[in-house]
Amino acid sequence: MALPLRKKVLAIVLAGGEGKRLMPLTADRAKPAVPFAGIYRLIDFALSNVVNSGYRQVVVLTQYKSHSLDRHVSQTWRMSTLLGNYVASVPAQQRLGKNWYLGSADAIYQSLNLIGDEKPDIVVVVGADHVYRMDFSQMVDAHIASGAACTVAAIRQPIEMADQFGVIDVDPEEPRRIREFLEKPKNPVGLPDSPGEVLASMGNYVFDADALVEAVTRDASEIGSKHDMGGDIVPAFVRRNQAAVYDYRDDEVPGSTDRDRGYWRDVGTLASYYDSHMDVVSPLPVFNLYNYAWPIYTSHGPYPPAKVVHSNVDEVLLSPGVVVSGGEVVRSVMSPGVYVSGAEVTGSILMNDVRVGEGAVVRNAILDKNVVIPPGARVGCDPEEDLARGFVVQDGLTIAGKDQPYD
Ligand code: ADQ
Repeated sequence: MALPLRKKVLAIVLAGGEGKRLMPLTADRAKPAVPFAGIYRLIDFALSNVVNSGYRQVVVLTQYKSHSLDRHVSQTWRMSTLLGNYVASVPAQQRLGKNWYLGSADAIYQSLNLIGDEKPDIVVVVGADHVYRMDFSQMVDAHIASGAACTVAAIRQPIEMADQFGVIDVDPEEPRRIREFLEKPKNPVGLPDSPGEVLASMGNYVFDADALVEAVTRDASEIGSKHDMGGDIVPAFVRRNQAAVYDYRDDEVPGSTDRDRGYWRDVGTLASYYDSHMDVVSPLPVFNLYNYAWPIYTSHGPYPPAKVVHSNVDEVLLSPGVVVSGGEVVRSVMSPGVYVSGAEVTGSILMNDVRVGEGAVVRNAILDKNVVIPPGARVGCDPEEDLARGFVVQDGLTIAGKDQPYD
């Protein structure tokens, strides 16, 4: 029997999200550029998954406050163009006419020339806001086998969160066929075998390239459309009975263990952003950063090794350039260049070049880049005090924005 011809795949990473619910972390960076676990940016997870899946023609569509995102993508994800490999960042501002994309489907519509140039058979479209590992080539194989024109990756989520996701209803006779797709429903119906859960779209899609081009072109002139992949494009495929589901539980990423298989976090809120950090600092992490069979790629500045002296440090991620000199640091993330001297830091995320002085106490806090906590200061100890200083206090967390002074 002849082997099937290998399909040509183009990957599109949607990286234009504004991330309002992550304010102040997104005050001057796009959500996919928000740092994660010290040395990464959120987009590194999507891009690592794409590249580890074997796809090397990758377009990143950016939009809001894309400066640090574009810089990170071009510095970290530069590839040899010799073999036609590239990760190209395409900011919305480069287009003629309107300045901004209307929605994620408009972003693809405005970039159709890239699909025209590359002439792929298949387009993999993924979001850039999640922490997870996934082998998209397994989803592409399932897509081809199903004969559908559109495949949506799905994971079970608590029904209380249904209003944040596209919710999928499958045909009981044909469990791979989507018979209804409701974007962020207010009154969701639970799964027949688990009423407390829904089947949620992960915001990752595989399309036959021709069908995607046709769908976003048709959508562009549709009055009343929000030009949104989840709100408009996927439902259009479902109405035409051309949409299939790919169950994330079927995905087998090399090197994953029983504990972290199936891990996927939408880090869309400050609370979920914080919780997913606690997932990686815990002694038995539910998300394993040390899986070298499926590395998460990144780059950071020329920092020296981390150094710890005269201190109690436990359950802590230490990035290059960190110095902890005296005091106690527990259940926390120390990003490159953080300096803690004789202080207590507990349950906190300290971003690049944060400094915490002698005798200071920092608890349950997220301190963005360059924040300086002076000697003897207190953060996360008294919500009133933190609010009076202009910090954000939410869900039991205190958050200081980039460069925000402690006065
Ligand atoms: P949301 O995340 O709410 O839901 P959206 O805000 O469109 O949808 O973001 C999806 C992805 O597209 C993100 O990676 C974002 O950064 C990016 N993006 C948004 N607008 C863009 C634009 N104009 N240009 C470029 N990129 C853009 C989506 C789906 C749901 C699904 C959840 C899963 O709509 O059905 O359940 O993701 O988290």
